[in-house]
Amino acid sequence: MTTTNKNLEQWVSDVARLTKPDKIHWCTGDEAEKKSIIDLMVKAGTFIPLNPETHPGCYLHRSDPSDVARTEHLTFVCTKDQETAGPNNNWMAPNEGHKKIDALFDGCMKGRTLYVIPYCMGPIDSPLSRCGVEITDSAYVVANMRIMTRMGTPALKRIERENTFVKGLHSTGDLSPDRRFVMHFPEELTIKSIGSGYGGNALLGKKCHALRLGSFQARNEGWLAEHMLIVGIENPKGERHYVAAAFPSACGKTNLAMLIPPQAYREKGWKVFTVGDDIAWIHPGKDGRLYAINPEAGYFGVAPGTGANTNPTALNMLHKNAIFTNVALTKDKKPWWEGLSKPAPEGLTDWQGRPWESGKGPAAHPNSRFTVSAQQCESYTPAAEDAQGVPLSAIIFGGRRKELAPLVVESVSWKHGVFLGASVASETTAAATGAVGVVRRDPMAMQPFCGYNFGDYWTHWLSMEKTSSKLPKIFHVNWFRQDKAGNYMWPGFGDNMRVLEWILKRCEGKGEATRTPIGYLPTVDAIDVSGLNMTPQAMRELLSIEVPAWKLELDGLNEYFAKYGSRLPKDLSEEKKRILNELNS
Ligand code: GTP
Ligand code: SPV
Ligand code: MN
Repeated sequence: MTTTNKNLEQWVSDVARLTKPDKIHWCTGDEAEKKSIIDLMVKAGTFIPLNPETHPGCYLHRSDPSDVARTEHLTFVCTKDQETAGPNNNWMAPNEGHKKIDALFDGCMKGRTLYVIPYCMGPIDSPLSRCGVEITDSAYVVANMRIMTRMGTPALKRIERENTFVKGLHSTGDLSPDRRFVMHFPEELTIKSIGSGYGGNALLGKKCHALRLGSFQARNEGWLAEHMLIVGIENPKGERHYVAAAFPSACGKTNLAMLIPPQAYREKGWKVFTVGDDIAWIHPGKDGRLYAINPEAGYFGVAPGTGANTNPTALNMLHKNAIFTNVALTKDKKPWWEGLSKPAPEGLTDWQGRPWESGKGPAAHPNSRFTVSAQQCESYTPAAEDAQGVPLSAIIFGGRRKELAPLVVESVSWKHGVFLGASVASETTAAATGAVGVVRRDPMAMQPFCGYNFGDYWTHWLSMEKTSSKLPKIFHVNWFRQDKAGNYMWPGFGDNMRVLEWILKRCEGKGEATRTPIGYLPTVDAIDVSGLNMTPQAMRELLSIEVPAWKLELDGLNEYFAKYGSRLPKDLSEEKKRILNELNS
């Protein structure tokens, strides 16, 4: 017997009966196990060791070319009542979902090893953390879960103590997109995923548990599970403020979480600390504030665009014990991707293992990723292990918008802040399969991840005002405005610190702003742009509102909100009306 928990033992034996593996391995998370999994993958060719001098303990994994991103059209929320899942989710009745996917699991692990991965989302001793067990036949998933979660014996001990855990069943199946499904049964605390080895589809602790099931549980229990980074900012007086920010996939969370302030800020004493880069579990504290933990223990970050000028912190943590997925390979076995260096080095091998020539598309897949332990990050803070979480001073929403959305705007109330979150729209990215660069609605950056009806989710967000008396202020930012020539108007990255400084000033009742229909906009010189090449004209443009364009935006939002019918909270339609009235007058 491998566990004292009868539920878990029974479930593993039921799954083994269905999937018929050759072997069963219970993961302990220890070093010997890590070594044997890596050796196995190197032997099988699924891990390519990188240059041991420059990248010790680093491996390249090339996935199936048809399996490189989340597949939202194959992702389902299976609740008894379709309305519970809402128009924001693909839905299937639970019995139909189980039947469909179990047929694919039948015998799928023949000749393979079934790994049992007990994991804990959040610090192992935190009352806010939740455990799960992922069963998988993928050694790549085991290697990644080992970095991304607190995995192995300590998690199993907690499960045995608590006798409750999320059941996640995963198999890479035959990797055919025709036989791929990611199904969630939030009412049964169950996830079933087959046919993909890709991060968000296969590392079930991440989006499936921590967000889709997490958001469902959070609503029932009075907290929030969000697609947010958590960053600590220390001012020259030594006061630390924590900020959580939700941007859609591949829209800048990892980068903001690891930002290095501009030199003049550093000289004054500003410091940045990274708590999390993708997911925040947020609970009301006894003192009326909101407290956030990062349920993850590692980063599964976008590689392209990560360079010495954009995110040196990320670059510096990728020189040991990292997994690279679908990046290019240099002649001397170093990982490479677009944005790392210019020009591209000679003799690159592309992400599919073919010799690369310039002009033949990117060498690294646009959604190529790195997996690395949070503790390897220079800006790591032990606050990431705080069992109670860190108190939030501000919440930021944002999207990738060429046009319209200003650099930053502050909500006039919690209600308006929730409206700002609900109205997020963003250009699609390579993080999900499908068209890239198309504006779509992505409320709170949770469109792909909210495990229940958005109407109820917004109501839940609004209700936080009843339980918390010192709620953080809510802001909306856009780092991605472009001029007519298609150049980014705002330098972004480390210089986003300048916007954060204004945000923190506003939280302290300082900072210059003008009240507009869409919220408080900074006055043209309220944001410190010294040392930048920003003309006052460009700043004016970044901080202006075009009334006709905003009216069109509100029309679109109106149409979108209508899909939620009677589940749409009145507060949101009222906010929309108020803004429209103010724009008209
Ligand atoms: P997920 O892991 O998919 O949830 O993404 P994320 O939100 O963590 O996105 P990430 O920080 O990895 O950024 C995605 C891409 O946007 C990268 O190519 C970055 O280089 C780019 N990016 C991030 N921040 C900025 C910014 O401030 N300005 C500009 N122009 N690009 C940015
Ligand atoms: C995202 O797509 O938002 C990610 C990567 O963070 S994944 O884990 O694949 O969802
Ligand atoms: Mn994400």
